[in-house]
Amino acid sequence: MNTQESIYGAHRPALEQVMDGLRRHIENIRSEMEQKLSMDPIEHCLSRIKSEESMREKCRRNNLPETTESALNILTDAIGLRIVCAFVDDVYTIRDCLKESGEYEVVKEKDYIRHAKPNGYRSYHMILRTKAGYFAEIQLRTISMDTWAALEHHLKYKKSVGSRAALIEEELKRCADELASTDLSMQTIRDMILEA
Ligand code: 0O2
Repeated sequence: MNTQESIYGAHRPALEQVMDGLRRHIENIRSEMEQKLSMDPIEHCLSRIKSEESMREKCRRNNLPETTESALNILTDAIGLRIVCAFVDDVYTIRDCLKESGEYEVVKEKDYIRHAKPNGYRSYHMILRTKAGYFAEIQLRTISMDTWAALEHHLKYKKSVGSRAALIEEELKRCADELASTDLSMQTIRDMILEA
């Protein structure tokens, strides 16, 4: 393959279209929930097409050839959306709304909220497939989970920590667990307000 050519071949406009369609779909879910709850369930929503360099790097990491086939049909996160909610319950309500949609097929789900990764990472991941066969990864999480993931990602790029690595990992895990406990308390407070 010519290295000057995009790994997405001629599919870039279609990927942009799918991403915009998903954003619109999420906005509709948001409006419907806002009417029911009298509260906006989404703090913010980010979307991106994975950069050329990150996609090529991910292919190399997975021992895949750097081809359009790998980028679009073997790896499934060329399109990515991150939905950040204030409360844990809203994550699951949005998940349910996405699953009910006839437009997108859910091909994979990972609940790293109920089953946190050993390092403390929490988030709900879904892989959706459009009728035209494009994949998108949706990450749903609370503000606390998002803050932790951003800081942990940031720290990964810091210089080698040598003998303190184990202690740092332990501290990161402790922070993740404390944030998860705060999320549960905030959810309880919200439920009390809604019931009142
Ligand atoms: P980028 O640049 O963030 O997109 P799989 O083949 O499905 O088992 P994969 O693709 O690693 O493996 O899927 P997984 O576990 O669902 O993770 C996908 C994405 O979740 C990652 O994307 C990260 O964005 C995020 N993520 C997963 N684990 C962690 C973690 O421990 N810390 C943080 N900060 N983020 C995490 P990529 O492809 O790694 O990169």
